[in-house]
Amino acid sequence: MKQEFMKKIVESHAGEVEFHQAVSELVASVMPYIKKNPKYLKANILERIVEPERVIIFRVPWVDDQGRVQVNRGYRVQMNSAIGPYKGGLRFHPSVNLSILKFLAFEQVFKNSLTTLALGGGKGGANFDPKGKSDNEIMRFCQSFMTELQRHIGPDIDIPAGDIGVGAREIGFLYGQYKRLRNEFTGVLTGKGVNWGGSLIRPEATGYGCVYFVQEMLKTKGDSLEGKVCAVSGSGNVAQHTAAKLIQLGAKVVSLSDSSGCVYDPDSFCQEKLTFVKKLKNIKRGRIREYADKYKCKYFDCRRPWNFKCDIAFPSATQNEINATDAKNLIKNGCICVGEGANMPCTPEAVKIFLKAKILYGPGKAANAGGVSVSGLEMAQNSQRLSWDSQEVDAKLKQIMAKIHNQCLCYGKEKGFINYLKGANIAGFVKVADAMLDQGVV
Ligand code: NDP
Ligand code: 2IT
Repeated sequence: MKQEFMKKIVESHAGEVEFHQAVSELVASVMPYIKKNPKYLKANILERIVEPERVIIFRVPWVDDQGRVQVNRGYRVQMNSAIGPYKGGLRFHPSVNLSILKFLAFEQVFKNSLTTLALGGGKGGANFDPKGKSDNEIMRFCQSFMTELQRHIGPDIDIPAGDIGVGAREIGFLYGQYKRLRNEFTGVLTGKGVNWGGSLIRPEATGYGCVYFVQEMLKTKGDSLEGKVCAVSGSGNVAQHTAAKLIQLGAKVVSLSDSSGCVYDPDSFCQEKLTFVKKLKNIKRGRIREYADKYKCKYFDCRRPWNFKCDIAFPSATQNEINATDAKNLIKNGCICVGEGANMPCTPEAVKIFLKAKILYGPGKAANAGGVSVSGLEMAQNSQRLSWDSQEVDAKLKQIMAKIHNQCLCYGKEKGFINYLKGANIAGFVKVADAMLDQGVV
């Protein structure tokens, strides 16, 4: 039945390999559950849930600093609004295409369902490369992108946020243009600056949330983060705050990376070294190699940090960054846990290896849901015209991550093992599917 279903998906979403991968992973978990609950079969929920409610594709013309006219392609995939308005980030990266955004929007639907908040799922972005662009070029691009996007979004319709290549700077430019065109000051984007409607802890939330989720997983084994050696990939928003929280909780962080290579610091990163990384990546927009020069440690060109000895791996850069060989290396080197900060960072073969080895494997839609959760809290604060202090937001984030963990336990318990992948997929699915049943064939 799964094969038959996937055959249709591959045919009708031709060439969209990342989307096929995300659907296949979810369907493998939920198909047995659906068979036991024929109400979903009767309403054809699975066929409906994989079909985006709406996809918008648009031209983004802009003028570079040399006065040349440039064109990129912009997208917004509005995947599912059964439990709330579309919600999900924007990615600006040259690799962006429909397949990648559909996989991200699909993941987002079930992730948002797990958060316990009323958030539907969407994702968008452009095949724009922010690398090497001036602030003025970024601003002009963001303004052109929002000039079209604004007619499709709204604080109760679709609320974008950041993702790869979209951080505080881009959200500022996007928000400014939305406000100018619509003449309204509302919570239409999240990840805003704290002076103009942003939530405290939103920048930190994905990384912190991922660490809180890993803490919950370790607790089931009577274990903790104290003294654990952690390999973190990426050096952007998620990686930086994952590393910061790990260090604060007594773990050792030995690696970070970017798309050029990775650094290995056996003495561990510390808050001071992370301040250097934040300046390097967020302000100077430099390369992680410069960290190795500054702190005299090893840099590995074109490599990812999965060959180093570690207890816990935190893939926090991009999709499919851990393959079967990496997974085998991690297990061989004693890795007991994986917390996915990135979306779908492990290939299906790698996931299989982790599940077979029965290590604690926290899939992205559960482990990295802290970011969108605090986005939901930012929306709540905007609606109330209030802002909560950081302790309050952090406490709510912790509670949400614990609740997500509980939902995984609810559906993921197997003999002597917790299959978090199965747990997250089924729990995320049930809430959305039940809402779709309630709302009829729409
Ligand atoms: P950033 O743009 O802040 O950082 C991305 C990091 O990943 C950079 O170090 C970048 O390197 C590296 N990277 C990007 N693409 C590739 C690639 N193709 N190969 C190798 N390295 C790459 O993004 P975020 O930290 O926000 O996002 C990281 C991951 O976390 C993504 O998968 C995203 O979808 C996911 N995520 C993000 C959330 C958020 O709130 N921001 C929430 C939940 C998940 P370089 O500097 O060279 O570009
Ligand atoms: O993948 C994700 O969950 C995000 N990029 C954050 C989405 C959001 O709306 O905060």
